[in-house]
Amino acid sequence: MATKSPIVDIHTHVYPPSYIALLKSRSSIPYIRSFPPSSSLRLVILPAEDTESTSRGRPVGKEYYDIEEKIRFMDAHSIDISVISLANPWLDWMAASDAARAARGINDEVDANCARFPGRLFAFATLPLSGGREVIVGEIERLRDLRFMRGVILGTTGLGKGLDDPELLPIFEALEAAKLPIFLHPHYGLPSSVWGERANDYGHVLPLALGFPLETTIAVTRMILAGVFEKVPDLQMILAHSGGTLPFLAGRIESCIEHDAHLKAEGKLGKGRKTVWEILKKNIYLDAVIYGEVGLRGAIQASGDDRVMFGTDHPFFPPLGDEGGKWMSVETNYEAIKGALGTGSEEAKRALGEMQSEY
Ligand code: 5CU
Repeated sequence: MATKSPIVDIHTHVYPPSYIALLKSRSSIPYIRSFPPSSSLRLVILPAEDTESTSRGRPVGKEYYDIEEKIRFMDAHSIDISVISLANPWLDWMAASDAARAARGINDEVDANCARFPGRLFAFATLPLSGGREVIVGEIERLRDLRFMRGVILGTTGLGKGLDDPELLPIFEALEAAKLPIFLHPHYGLPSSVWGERANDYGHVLPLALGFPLETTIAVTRMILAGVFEKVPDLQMILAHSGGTLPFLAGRIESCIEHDAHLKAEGKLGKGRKTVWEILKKNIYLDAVIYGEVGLRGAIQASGDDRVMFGTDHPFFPPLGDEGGKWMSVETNYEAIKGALGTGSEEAKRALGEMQSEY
């Protein structure tokens, strides 16, 4: 008898209740509060969304923090396994002195939540980035004792200077040694000034559709230029939103590198340099959260169909109206996989989770 091949969601977030409590105690980004006369709570996390308009934050319901709600969502969308991660902006904003304790608490809480649903939940851990190198490496080593952790989620700022910061190398080495991939996720977007004077009229579209993907693209390109993937050759990264625009721009980035007189004079173009194409195939996995066949085909061509993985971005992008339990954002990503790889094909089964479920 044929068994159903598993569906694994590798891009799905949760804010554990302790993190929600922290957000409720704050009045600057990130925070949760109501705006009278309305009594409903809004989650305000993005620099570009803290405005007086109706685009201030988003309503925050149980789907953001209740793990049982995650399981209900998975059941409604035929998802067998989810690899949950704390959503942005993680602990980036935390005071250095509080970071270690906060990361331990959140990672333990998430691991315990996974244990409640055996075989259905795994997680990417959160790092205490503001705590400094020893604290971060200590937490990476501690993750060995947490049964359900399969990697770490990371934003693009690293220790505050971006992911090309040489100070990050020991952290990347610790992740490489622990065989923990980095799930790289954007948060900061581009400076609000690029969205122009009428930005408030356009809701969250510009920062989410363009700011997020460009942020990811810039962060990884800086890592490539800094030689991170030569220095830490087995580092593995999963890039959110199919790598931002990296698959589409890889040829241009590669050509700009090869034609750069400064890089040549510095001796950075010789033998031993990994090309952008090689990095895409050896160090990078891409999620399939791109909502369209054209973008997904680009991702598959860039990294290979064994390196592209289904995701939902739940609880973000919920239906705005009644869609009968199914989320359009999720269905669109299913459709893109079927369209690009063929319904029921071996490649589609792999992208949907056959391979991931072995880990
Ligand atoms: O809708 C949003 O703002 C977001 C977000 O902040 N993080 C994310 O992962 N997806 C959507």
